[in-house]
Amino acid sequence: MQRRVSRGRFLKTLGAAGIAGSTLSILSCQPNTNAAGGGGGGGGGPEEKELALYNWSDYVAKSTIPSFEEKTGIQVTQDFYGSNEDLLGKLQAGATGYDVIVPSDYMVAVMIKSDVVQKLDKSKIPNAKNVGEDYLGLSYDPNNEYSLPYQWGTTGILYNRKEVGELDGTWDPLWDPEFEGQIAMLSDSRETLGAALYRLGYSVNTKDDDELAEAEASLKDQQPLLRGYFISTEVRPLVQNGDVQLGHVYSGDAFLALAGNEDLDYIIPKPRASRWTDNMCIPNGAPHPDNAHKFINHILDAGVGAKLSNYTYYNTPNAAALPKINPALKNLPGYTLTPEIFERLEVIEDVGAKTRKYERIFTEVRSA
Ligand code: N2P
Repeated sequence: MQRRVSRGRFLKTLGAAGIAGSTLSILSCQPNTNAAGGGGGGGGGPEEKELALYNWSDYVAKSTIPSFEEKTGIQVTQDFYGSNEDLLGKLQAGATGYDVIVPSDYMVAVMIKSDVVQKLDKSKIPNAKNVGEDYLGLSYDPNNEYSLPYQWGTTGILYNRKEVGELDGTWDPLWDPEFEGQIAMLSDSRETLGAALYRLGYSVNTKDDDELAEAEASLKDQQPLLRGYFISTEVRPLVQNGDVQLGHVYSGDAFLALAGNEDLDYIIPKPRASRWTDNMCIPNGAPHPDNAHKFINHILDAGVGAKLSNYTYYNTPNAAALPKINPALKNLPGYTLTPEIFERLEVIEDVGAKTRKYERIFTEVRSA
């Protein structure tokens, strides 16, 4: 059973406007450590049979939560976000009720640095052995002290090939006046600034002010051509329904759309694009850290992990789940990364003090 957590319970004060500045303020905030036990529970007597999951929208299989509830008797409540900055903003605004969150690469680094997440107790996660070695020890958490991977994917362009013809494989069509009003971009500061940087031949992690200024100018040029900025799960139906012809999306949304409509195509543009890994973490102050460890262990079960990725159409970091991934998925364009594609992908990193600048640029571009 999937129920939304009542918003009032976790949301102290946060309007949409609160999100833009959140990354700025978290760097100087006090850690959110009101947990009695911290560090993985125990000591405080048995936990309530509850777990609050704060996850990306459309990011579990139908069976993921029910199978956990049946196995453990723990009731799960869910709340959803559409970007890493939304997640951070909510935690920064004082939400302390969540047990498991699912930040991407660079956001894990920001959260560790800002003391927002607690160390995992690996002895409670035996299924961590199932994680493929390519998804362990990544730069944002080199010893996986705080995070274990959930799913991974890429970010690219979903488009209607029948309507607009075959794209040229670059980011340029998202800036083409021919498609005015037919383009949806992600409301994701790092990915959308990233698309502009990639198109200009720069890194998604640049700290160079001139390169960032060029990307800002380029996004301001693009803005009048757009239908708007949306979260990825909103872009998918816009493209599916023909409301826009081109959408900037995460790969799972692209593959879900492709599977139901052969007029659509997904490309991972040149010269560079993003490859990301989302990770399970336990926030400091989580009310049910023991249950959180059980949930993470559940996700890393081979069968559960395979069902998750077969349903969401994202890729699995679970080596034991790989043989159970639907073969039809593996044949979708861009699902299985060839070495040629893999080597031109970048992972979004924490840009440290430049984070403010990235956020300011995106806020200004959106409101231009
Ligand atoms: C799921 C969103 C995928 C996460 N709807 C992108 N990092």
